[in-house]
Amino acid sequence: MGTLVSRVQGLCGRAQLRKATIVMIGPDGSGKTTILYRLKHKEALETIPTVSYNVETLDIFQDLSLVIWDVSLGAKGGPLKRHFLETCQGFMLVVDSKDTERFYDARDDLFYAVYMDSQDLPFIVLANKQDLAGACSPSELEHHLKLHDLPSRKWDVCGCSGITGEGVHEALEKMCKMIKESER
Ligand SMILES: Nc1nc2c(ncn2[C@@H]2O[C@H](COP(=O)(O)OP(=O)(O)OP(=O)(O)O)[C@@H](O)[C@H]2O)c(=O)[nH]1
Ligand SMILES: [Mg+2]
Repeated sequence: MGTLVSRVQGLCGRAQLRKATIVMIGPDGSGKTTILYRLKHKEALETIPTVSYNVETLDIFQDLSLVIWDVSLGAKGGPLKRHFLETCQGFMLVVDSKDTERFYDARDDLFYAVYMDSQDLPFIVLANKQDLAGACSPSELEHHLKLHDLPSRKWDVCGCSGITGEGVHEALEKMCKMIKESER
């Protein structure tokens, strides 16, 4: 009897499991692949510059089955990046919080995504490399990226470090929560 109950519960759980696709964008060297590997393998793995994209699945995160694409096609985007944005449920912009000279590129990437996206996708800005002395805080980055200029949509800024792992999991949790809220 106990086995039957747990099998039924298992089937119900599986029925509730939803799939969500998240795309990570941001300037080269900002830490996208480091964060992707941190989420998947729970450690900081060495990376090499990504030529096109990386993809990982996180089988169950909250009640979502996640597919995360790390797309690295340069600041000007391209048809592949556009395709990913059309098929995802949310995106994350990764920014090197120490590299102030590239904030403009990050903003370019963000506004490209917002411009291409007709679904008002929720997004999270990952203020990465918070472990480095002198890194911009999430609220400073919010100001630099002029996030308040964006048309009304759900967004948030989270400080994190792909190297230490601080804040990475929490940021993904927020992303999933926003995806679920926007699907209601
Ligand atoms: N200190 C510090 N270094 C980081 C952090 N995240 C990534 N890095 C380093 O930044 C460099 C670039 O990281 P990647 O993850 O390869 O960056 P990327 O955004 O995938 O770059 P592309 O593939 O070229 O687009 C590597 O040397 C990482 O070790 C972080 O949180 N703190
Ligand atoms: Mg990469």
